[in-house]
Amino acid sequence: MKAFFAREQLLHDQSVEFNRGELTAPYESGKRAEMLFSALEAAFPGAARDAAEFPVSHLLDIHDADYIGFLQSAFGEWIAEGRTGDAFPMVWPVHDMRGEKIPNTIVGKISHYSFEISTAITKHSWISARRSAETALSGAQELSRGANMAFSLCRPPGHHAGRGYFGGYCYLNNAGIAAQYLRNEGALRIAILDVDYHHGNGTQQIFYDRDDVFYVSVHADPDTDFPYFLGYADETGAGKGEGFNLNIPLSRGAAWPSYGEALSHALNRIGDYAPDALIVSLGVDTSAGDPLSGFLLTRDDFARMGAAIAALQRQTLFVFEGGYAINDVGGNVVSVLNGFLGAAHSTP
Ligand code: Q9C
Ligand code: ZN
Repeated sequence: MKAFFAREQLLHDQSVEFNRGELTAPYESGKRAEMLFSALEAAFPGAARDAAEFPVSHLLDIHDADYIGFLQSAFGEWIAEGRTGDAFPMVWPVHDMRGEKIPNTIVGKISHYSFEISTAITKHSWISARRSAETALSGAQELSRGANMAFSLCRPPGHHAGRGYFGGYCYLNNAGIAAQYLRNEGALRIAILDVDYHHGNGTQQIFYDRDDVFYVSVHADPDTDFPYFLGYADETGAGKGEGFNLNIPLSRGAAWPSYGEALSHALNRIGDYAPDALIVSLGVDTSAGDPLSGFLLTRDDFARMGAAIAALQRQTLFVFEGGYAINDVGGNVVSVLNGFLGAAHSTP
């Protein structure tokens, strides 16, 4: 197994997070990636690889050009207007307001290109987000070169980032960018299995009208949990993509009996689709004790998850997403990977 990582991903460093009416230390910290990297090095000696660099065209395959331009220049514009600190969005064009407008100054622009308040643009967000996408691309390249599996330690995460917006700690949709890379390399059908606690609204949006990328997500019911406005079971795709989006929302408090059942339903549907490759948006914020989440998965459950995924017998790229119990993240990810590898080894 190769595990891809890029040190520049640690540079993004948000000062505060506004959540539940309080300013707190950000849940999505570089520390969690560093600790995960250490756990991977200990569990899989010699597996670590530096992410390669890729042309920006891979980002433009998935994201709008004006959005990519905005991400690159936003922090500079914020400072040029005499502001200090991180660039936070503050005003959103809800309901019948003029959401298509792109105002001329940074406060208006940052609102146009975002959807929630916990995620800011900081001095190094762009370089970290770009290296995070390149970390996912490096894993995809590994699959295109014939590897059976790879792990991409992406940070910041990606699945909340849409074609033209950031939020939920995500700026570039790493899993989506990796999926498109594999399509460009000749794979006909890609499945994305999203097991993060939260619905991957960005990934769903990007592929909603496509039948060549099947998005399947098991997540907390958006009726009670972030991102609230997408991720319901009746969202099944549009146009050519009708039937190629599957949301399986679960109630808070879900533990392995109900989670495992939802996962096997998801995997059965992916098996029927017979994808050339599988991308797993691997959030481990489903862990009991995660500070942002309400599922109750244990260390052993994560190994069960890995084994269930391996049973599909598809080329598989794991792309890291959420997981905020920083002392548990490494062990839980290693458990998924060991479950996957153990099961893979035991099949003839
Ligand atoms: N009170 C990922 O796991 N804020 N993003 C939550 C809940 C944002 C999570 C607010 C949570 C984003 C990749
Ligand atoms: Zn999450």
